Amino acid sequence: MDNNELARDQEIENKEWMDSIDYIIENEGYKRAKEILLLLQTRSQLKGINFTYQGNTPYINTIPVNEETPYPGSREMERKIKSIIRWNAMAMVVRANKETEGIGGHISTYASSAALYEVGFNHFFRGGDEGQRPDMIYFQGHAAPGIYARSFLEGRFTEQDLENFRRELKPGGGLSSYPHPRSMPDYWQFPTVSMGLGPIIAIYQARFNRYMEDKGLIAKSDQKIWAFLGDGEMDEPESMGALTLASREELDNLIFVVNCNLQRLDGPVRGNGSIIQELESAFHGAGWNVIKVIHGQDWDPLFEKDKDGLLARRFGELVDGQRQRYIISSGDYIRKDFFGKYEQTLKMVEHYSDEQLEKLSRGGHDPLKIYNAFKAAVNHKGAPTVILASTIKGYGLGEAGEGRNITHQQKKLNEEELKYFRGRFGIPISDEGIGKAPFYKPAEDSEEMKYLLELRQKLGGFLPNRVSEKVRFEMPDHAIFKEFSNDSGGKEVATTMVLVQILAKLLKDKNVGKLIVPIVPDESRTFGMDSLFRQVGIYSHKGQLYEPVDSESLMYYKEAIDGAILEEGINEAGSMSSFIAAGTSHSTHGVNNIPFFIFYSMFGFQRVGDLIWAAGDIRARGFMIGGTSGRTTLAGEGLQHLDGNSHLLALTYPSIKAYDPTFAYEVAIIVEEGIKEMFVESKDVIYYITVMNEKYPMPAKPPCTKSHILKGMYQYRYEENNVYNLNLLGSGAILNEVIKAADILKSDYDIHPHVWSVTSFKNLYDDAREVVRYNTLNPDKKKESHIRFLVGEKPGLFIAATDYVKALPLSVATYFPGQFVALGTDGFGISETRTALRDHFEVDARHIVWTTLVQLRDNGKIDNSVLTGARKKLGIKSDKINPAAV
Ligand SMILES: Cc1ncc(C[n+]2csc(CCOP(=O)(O)OP(=O)(O)O)c2C)c(N)n1
Ligand SMILES: [Mg+2]
Repeated sequence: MDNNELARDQEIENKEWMDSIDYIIENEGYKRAKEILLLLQTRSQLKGINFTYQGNTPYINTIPVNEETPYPGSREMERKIKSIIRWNAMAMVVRANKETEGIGGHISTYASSAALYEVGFNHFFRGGDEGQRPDMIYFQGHAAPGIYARSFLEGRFTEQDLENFRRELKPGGGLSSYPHPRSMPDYWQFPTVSMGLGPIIAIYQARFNRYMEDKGLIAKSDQKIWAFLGDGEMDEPESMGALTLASREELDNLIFVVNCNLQRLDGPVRGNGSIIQELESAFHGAGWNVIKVIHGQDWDPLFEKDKDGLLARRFGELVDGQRQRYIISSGDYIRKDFFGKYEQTLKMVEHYSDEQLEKLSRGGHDPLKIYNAFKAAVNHKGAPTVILASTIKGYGLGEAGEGRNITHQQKKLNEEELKYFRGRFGIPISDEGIGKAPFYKPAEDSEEMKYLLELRQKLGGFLPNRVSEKVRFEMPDHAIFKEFSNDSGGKEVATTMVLVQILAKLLKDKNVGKLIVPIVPDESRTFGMDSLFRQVGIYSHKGQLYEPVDSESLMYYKEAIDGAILEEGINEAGSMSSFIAAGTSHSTHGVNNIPFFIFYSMFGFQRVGDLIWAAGDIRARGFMIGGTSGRTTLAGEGLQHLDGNSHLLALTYPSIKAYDPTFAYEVAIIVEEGIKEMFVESKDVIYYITVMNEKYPMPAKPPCTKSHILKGMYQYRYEENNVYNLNLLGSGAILNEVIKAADILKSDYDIHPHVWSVTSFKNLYDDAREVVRYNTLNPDKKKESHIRFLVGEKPGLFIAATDYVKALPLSVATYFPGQFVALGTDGFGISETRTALRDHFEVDARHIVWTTLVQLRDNGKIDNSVLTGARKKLGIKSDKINPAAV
């Protein structure tokens, strides 16, 4: 058989197989055809044909034309409305930059996604009227002007509001650049603009809604979580990092819509590849339902003719850089370069004009295709859905930026460009004054306006809409906290144990028990929380489908559908996302969940700092518990575990209240106050509390110290005989070293320092900073800081030691009268014992005593001979290695 004969035979054979599958599809349906194909796959594999994972389908729409339902609304009316919104969104940015050079803003992102949003607003996004649980929508941050522009038509914003875009301090308030609930608490719900955080937060939000349903805190509903994302954004590790959680948990309440305009800021997302295919395969592999919306309706007749699949193949051959090229190309070029590759495809368009070829549309701009994709997504059961919508960045901008690499940064349009835009979308604005890019709003009684409002009314009201009402709340039993005012009777206890005991009791409390949400990234045993497994269960939507290996034990690994613990695995970003979902449920669900996110303190602020920042923006409330904290307190763990940083990092987060307590009563007082401040007084703050695994006997609470403990500092020991006005300050585990140092100074050197427990340097810093600011602005009505209230105006010597970098206490140095010296743990940690680490970092009692004596000698208060003796006695080396050296 020659080659030609073989090819002919194969062609016949191919046709027979194709005809067979066509026959089955037509006569027995898709399901049956799929069954047979899977059967063939298994048989082939048994015979030794290895199928590697194939996550891709051809570069065509997932939903076939014959499965589409007709569009339910008026296409014409919606086109008009969308065009006006497009115009106003663009005008906001152009006007803002005319008024204030360099104020920024983005035109091209919304230009690419307008149709996606408008189909959603007109037909899908459910509002929260009449107690309906509204859909939760994560808008792409840079598309904010389009969302504002829609709200403007809806009558929610005035022209003045739009005018004040990016000018939040203008009289009457302005609109924030991006979705920021902190800036616009009655409007934006979800901050999204730090790319990659939106997707992961949305996944955990969808799961948290299920958790609340399963726990009986809210009724089941068909509320959806929609996350609109950029294709460039998908490169952030957080974007894709939690995809399998969503499928594993069967989150069919979750819909991702990726705006695949193939561009990011600098240029193409995948010039030499295909982002849509890459994402399809990854999402398929992760178990998601994937819907590609690639081609507009005008391609339907062409694909209808594509019997041998060459048109689909031609699309599959392209790389994104070339797809982008076609956006700005003439019809002639498209005909030659794209269709011209195969005789058959070229023939398909022989009766098309060049202009028609230029206009062939992308699916993400076609309301019918989008509608059908959204409908399929909303109805899909058992898995989350991702819609990959092919769009054009800067759609409608023409030469000013459509599909161009510069488009992301385009903020200014000249008169000609504005006229082009107006013509392109048929905006009824005259030439006069068009150069100023005036806003346009149809008359209230126009058909467009009535149509737009009617649809929103039908769907249950406006979005976005953030609820900021107070939620009714009863404090837990005070006895839970009060018992820690007593000493521990000599028993050695760690603050971690105290915290876990409080948590266990809160979980049983009749007022708050059901609201407590413990969140752990695989560290329960580290923190001694495993007793809670049995007590409250680990949440699993599937319950427990197996008999755990430790089922005989008291603390067995109990998973339950109404379990309280969110055991997130080794996943701080996911845990923080759960924290955000739980910590905002006061607003999203009208339920005051109280999250306790317990983690290794080193893997908090520096690992997921941006998520913590987002938690501040979104106005989350709850407790972040940094476990086994401090650079010298955790023995043996070494460089990447020993945390001497987190309290300094926390200093920069405006809504974080950070505490580094030492004693059980401090922990108890802080937690009780936190619950009150966040859930009774409804303040949008987060309590960060570090706890340690070092055990020591807990003293009883000194009287009248509660308010000072909360303010950040109180007098732990007062000495009548303190002739030098010497003050030792300590926090966390190092306070015990400070107390020991004070004892040594007293017994060995007849020096009597006061001792202060600093529970929060951040509180001291926030308070003193504000007082100085106030006093500068109001020099005639001075206020007093908490520091000055405690220590007075008389100059003294203040020596502060903590398990954190010296910059932490130094942040308040200038607010103390006299001299301030800090001891701390700058430098990388090492693997050593606690004692060796404290010597290494010079924060043990010996070094505190030594530092004190040196300062007193330098101030002429004691003799040099005292130092000489002390060096020997304390064993202080002058040539000690510098722990901060690298
Ligand atoms: C974490 C983070 N890094 C960088 C940026 C800056 N930035 C803003 S938009 C953008 C490009 C966005 O591209 P894409 O996600 O594709 O969205 P598009 O505008 O194309 O829809 C970049 C890099 C950011 N906002 N967040
Ligand atoms: Mg993009």
